[in-house]
Amino acid sequence: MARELSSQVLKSEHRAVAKAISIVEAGGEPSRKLIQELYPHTGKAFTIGVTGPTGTGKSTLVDKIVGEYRERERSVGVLAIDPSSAFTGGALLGDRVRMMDHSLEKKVYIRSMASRGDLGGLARAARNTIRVLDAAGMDVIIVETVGAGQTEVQIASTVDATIVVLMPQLGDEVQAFKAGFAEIGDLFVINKSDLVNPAKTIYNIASGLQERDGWRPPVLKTVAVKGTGVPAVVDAIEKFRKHLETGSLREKRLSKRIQSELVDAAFSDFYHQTVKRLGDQKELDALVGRVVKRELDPETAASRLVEIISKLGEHA
Ligand SMILES: Nc1nc2c(ncn2[C@@H]2O[C@H](COP(=O)(O)OP(=O)(O)OP(=O)(O)O)[C@@H](O)[C@H]2O)c(=O)[nH]1
Ligand SMILES: [Mg+2]
Repeated sequence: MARELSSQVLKSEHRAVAKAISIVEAGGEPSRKLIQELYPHTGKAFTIGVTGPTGTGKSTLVDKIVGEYRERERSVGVLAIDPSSAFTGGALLGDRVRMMDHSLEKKVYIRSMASRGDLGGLARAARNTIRVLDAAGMDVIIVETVGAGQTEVQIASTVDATIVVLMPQLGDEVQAFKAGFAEIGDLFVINKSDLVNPAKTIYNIASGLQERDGWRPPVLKTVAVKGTGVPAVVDAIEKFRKHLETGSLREKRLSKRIQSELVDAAFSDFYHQTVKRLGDQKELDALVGRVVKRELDPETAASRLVEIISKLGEHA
């Protein structure tokens, strides 16, 4: 089944792509089998993360970036990760509608993913969704996330380039920088430059940035609703792509990403398997009971639990 689906994905059949993404979103064995089939066909796409505070115009900008890439005859996959849907149970329609402009075209695939409670699970689903889109032949894949929390940092560590979208601020304090965006951006965009003159914000941000791996992140201004400044953003992305490809920077970054992915995924699988297997054992209950009765302290009980878990492994 995985083979048939993957061969359809490789032919970029939209319905197969949609189905494959649903499978990797659900995780587990079916996802693992599918990724096993698809992985040899990945690695061609350039992946871009777009993040920033709520309402700075990320979706609008992504939509315009898609348009610009289409003009340059590149196919584009978009994955919008919506944090607020944790409460509504589905991705916000607003984003979908706004980003629909291009979804009817042949060379564009747009997908929203509801963020769930399980942080590691989301990053894993996002990584594998990127792989599906990559295998489907998308030249560029854009992932939109909101904020600078753990999710965004994790997502930022799954892409080749991260764009941080901010707005011009009144006053000279650049709040966003305190929120940890400076570290994750390869490129900064001050959007909504039609509302307030962005010069001061640009200056403040640019002066707070440091060169990393021979790259000083540029700070660009846009008016996403009008598309102003968008070609320059895409030029800057392409320049960064070239920069990554000189030397072995892209590969170095990729190795780092794969390393953390493997450790995260292995620990997560191990955790879930262990919890499940412990559920069938009486030892955990017994330990809990003894701690509750204060016959045993929690630290000692935890180290006993480690012993129990390692014994579980021996009988696997
Ligand atoms: N004036 C002005 N408004 C803009 C610009 N870009 C986006 N907007 C508007 O700002 C609002 C938010 O835009 P979105 O693109 O949804 O912003 P977002 O960052 O994706 O929002 P979240 O995903 O909810 O964080 C919309 O009403 C846009 O039309 C701009 O350059 N200038
Ligand atoms: Mg958005």
